[in-house]
Amino acid sequence: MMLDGCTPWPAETAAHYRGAGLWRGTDLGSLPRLWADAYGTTTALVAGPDRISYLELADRVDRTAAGFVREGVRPGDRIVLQLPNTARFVEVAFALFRAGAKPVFSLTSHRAQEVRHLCELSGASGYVGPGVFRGFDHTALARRLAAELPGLRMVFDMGDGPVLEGAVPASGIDAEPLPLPANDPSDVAFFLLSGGTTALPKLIPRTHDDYAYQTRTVAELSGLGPGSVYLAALPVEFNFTWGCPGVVGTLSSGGTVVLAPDATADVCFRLIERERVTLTSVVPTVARLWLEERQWSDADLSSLQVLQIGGARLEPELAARITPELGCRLQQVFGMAEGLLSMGRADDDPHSALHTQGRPVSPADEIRIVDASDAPVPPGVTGELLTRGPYTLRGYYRAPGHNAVAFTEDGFYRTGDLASLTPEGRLVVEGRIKDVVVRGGDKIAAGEVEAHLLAVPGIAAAAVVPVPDEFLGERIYAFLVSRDEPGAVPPLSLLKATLHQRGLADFKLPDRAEYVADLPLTPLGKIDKKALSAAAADPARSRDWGQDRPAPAAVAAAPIPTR
Ligand code: J2J
Repeated sequence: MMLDGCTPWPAETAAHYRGAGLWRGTDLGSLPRLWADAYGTTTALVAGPDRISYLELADRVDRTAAGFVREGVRPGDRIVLQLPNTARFVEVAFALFRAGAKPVFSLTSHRAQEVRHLCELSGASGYVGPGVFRGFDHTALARRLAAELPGLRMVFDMGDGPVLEGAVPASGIDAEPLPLPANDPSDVAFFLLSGGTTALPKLIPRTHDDYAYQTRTVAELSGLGPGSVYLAALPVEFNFTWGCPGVVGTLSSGGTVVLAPDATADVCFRLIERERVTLTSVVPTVARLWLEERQWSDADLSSLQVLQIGGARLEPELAARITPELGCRLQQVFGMAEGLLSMGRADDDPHSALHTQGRPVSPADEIRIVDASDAPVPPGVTGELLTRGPYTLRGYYRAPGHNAVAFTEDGFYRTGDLASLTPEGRLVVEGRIKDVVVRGGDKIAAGEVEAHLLAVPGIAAAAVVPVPDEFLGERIYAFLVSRDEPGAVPPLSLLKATLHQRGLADFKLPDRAEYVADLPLTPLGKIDKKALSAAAADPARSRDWGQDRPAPAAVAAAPIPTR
């Protein structure tokens, strides 16, 4: 039985996926013990000074699961999980699977707005956080939310510092292992976050069977085995890092996962050298930084066989530098937390490796490229990419209204991406129609930022668009219409401070804001974002910046951290 609020695959389709051996009745919560039986004392995780074997990992997962149960976690409970790249993340995620609870993967950069929304939308009964992390007190936030949200009963603090009253410390989630019931493999195991197009982020339910299938398939395609060493450079809660093949795929294959505290070249090059890393995955912005740093670094990267790059458009010029400068194979990955993954293969010809995002990972992935009236277009022609398959969602959690437009009647997910197919069936991502800014690999729904801007006093209308940026790929550009006199509008620094105070994650704050008299409209009366994007990108405009606009001096593009 699937959790209420989720859309199951049609029974016939599910039977087909089972019959074809794609879904094998795997319970993710049972995996650490199965892996321990197979790989024993091999190192499963390396994080900071810790080296954890498969046996130790399984024992810790059993004890942590029992600890959660003792503290009141029950099967079916949704638990918001917000931890950085630590062994704890892996232990807690699997312990929650084991206890039948369903973690909701939140980013550590999320603040009050996002965490509250995730708790409310998921109906969370618990929150697991890092205590104070990068100067932010997550436990204090969760305690405030627990005081307001009656369903949120449990706050777990996995940090090393003193624990606030009312929160359970890491040491409290440790108990003698219990016999726990197995999960229904067709049920939801956890929730990933959507890159989003609507004002509020949406939840993607992933089932035990579908995720086990995804990770096994990608691990096999990637040739992972006991000698493989995967570096989790990006945040581990990102679907790319967690399961493409990522952490779960590597552990399923008996390899070793090395968790990097951040994706800087300094940290990652040292780890690649020390741990003899064979595979890692990054977004183009990180790849660019690594290439820059490579010139100054004498780190030995010779163990690295494959660098996966995905999450945002990879410029061909950058793609061409990977093999000559880093000495490894480039594997382009087009993926989404909603499901579909498309990747280059080891035997691709060089042109395809550089200029395409490869082929879908499963023979059961179905792809349609369609025009505005949903009619399929021929190879070479760009259209919207629609997809369905054995690990692609059939509906967002508790979102019937949005699901009605995000899926076709026959269950294809409308990705909002523009793509074409080569005659050989390789995917080429050409752009997107969804209203999202992709800033250094972070996805920012324009509607979400606009809703917050409109809540700022003095702002009558707001439109957020991407503007190209050499390093981040895109930045966030906000066009604003003032409610009052043009001179009375808040400058960018104040806008950012206001949004920050409202509890919006910093990576969503506009990089630039410009006040205009009106927003341009399309013939249909919608805000013309294409025109605004083009205007934002106009070099003449940036040169003029601040000369003839209200509050110019303060409207400077202050750099803000990506995460
Ligand atoms: C252009 N745009 C891309 C690419 C994703 C592996 C890799 C990436 C993600 C991911 C993931 C792109 N070129 N190569 O989950 O497992 C944009 C598309 C897509 C959206 C999904 C994985 N690769 N994109 O990025 O859910 O617009 O997943 O629809 O965060 O990123 O974002 P997300």
